[in-house]
Amino acid sequence: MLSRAFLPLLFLVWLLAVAYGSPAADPHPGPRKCAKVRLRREWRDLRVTDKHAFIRAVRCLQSLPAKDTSLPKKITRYEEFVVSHTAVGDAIHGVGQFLPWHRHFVFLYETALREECGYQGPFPFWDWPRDADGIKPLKESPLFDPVTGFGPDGTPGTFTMLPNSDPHVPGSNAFLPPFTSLPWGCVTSGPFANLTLHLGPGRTQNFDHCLTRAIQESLRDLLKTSNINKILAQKDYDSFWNSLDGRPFKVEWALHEGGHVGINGDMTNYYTSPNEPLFYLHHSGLDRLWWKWQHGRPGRLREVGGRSSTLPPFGKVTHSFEISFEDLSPNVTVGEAMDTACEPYCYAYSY
Ligand SMILES: *[C@@H]1O[C@H](CO)[C@@H](O)[C@H](O)[C@H]1NC(C)=O
Ligand SMILES: *[C@@H]1O[C@H](CO)[C@@H](O)[C@H](O)[C@H]1NC(C)=O
Ligand SMILES: [Cu+2]
Repeated sequence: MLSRAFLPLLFLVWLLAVAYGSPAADPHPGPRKCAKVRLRREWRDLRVTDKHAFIRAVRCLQSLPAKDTSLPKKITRYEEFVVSHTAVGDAIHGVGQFLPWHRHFVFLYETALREECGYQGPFPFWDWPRDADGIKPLKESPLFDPVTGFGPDGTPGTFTMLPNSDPHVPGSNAFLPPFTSLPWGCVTSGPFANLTLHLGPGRTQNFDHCLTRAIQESLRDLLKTSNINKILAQKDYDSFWNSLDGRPFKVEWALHEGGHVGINGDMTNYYTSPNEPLFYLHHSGLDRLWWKWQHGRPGRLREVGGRSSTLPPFGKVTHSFEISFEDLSPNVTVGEAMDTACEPYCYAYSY
């Protein structure tokens, strides 16, 4: 006979099942769905007030001290993200976890802008074809506007690289070519004029330097709609990330390098490229393509794959694979970074 005490217990079990979802009903138990999602927008679709607020928030991060007090005193909160990208650089590029890692990294940066510097507008991305499909030079993009953008190209003759920099050796300073022949210059006007960066360029050298650019057209074709469509047409995750991320040091460039090499300067460094504030717009652009691809066919939302290291034994990326941000944030699993409509991400992209 059922005891009367059993009924409340049954009710409690039912309540828990409703609150957390029954495992049988949810084939993908994991992070919780967001109650509300924010829309990320292309830079030129932000309202002018949001553009100014975004740039102000970036400059705010660049003026705050790092949270990690074991770092040298001059390292800023903004540069703490550069430290993280450098520390794990060899584990997150040219591998299947490239996309989940950069998704979470950009999200951490967005969170810092909102929580530590009060940004409230949409997080921006770069939709490359809006610049590359036309005939105007890339340096005329609204992204490089001195007032409503991130400032112009570098001024030739204002920057000298340390003489012992070795640009082409992976694992040392590792610049994406073309590098040595370009007239890198300091960005001398706009919101990041004569900014002092303390890290890199490169993993093994750190010297105080300005933000450098050398905007050029050599990989422009990779930024065009024709290339984007080719990437989106890939049938599985492994070929998708491969078609979007190039093969560093083998000179098989792809869209990922197209944005890095197109801006050039600090942006071409394998490790310290987040010195360039446009890094985050380029990478949210890449994240948007992944998001589009994920939603393009049923079943793709949780598809992962690809090798998990650039050196043997390669391994295979699965949902339980952990990605590290060193001291910037706790590890997450690849599975946790699959769905931007789930906690903690809570964003979608405008088309
Ligand atoms: C940045 O430095 C250059 C010279 O190094 C100078 O001509 C320019 O006025 C400076 N810009 C700002 C905004 O201070
Ligand atoms: C985080 O992930 C890295 C790389 O996958 C791993 O080496 C490390 O042990 C993990 N750290 C923790 C605290 O689990
Ligand atoms: Cu990266």
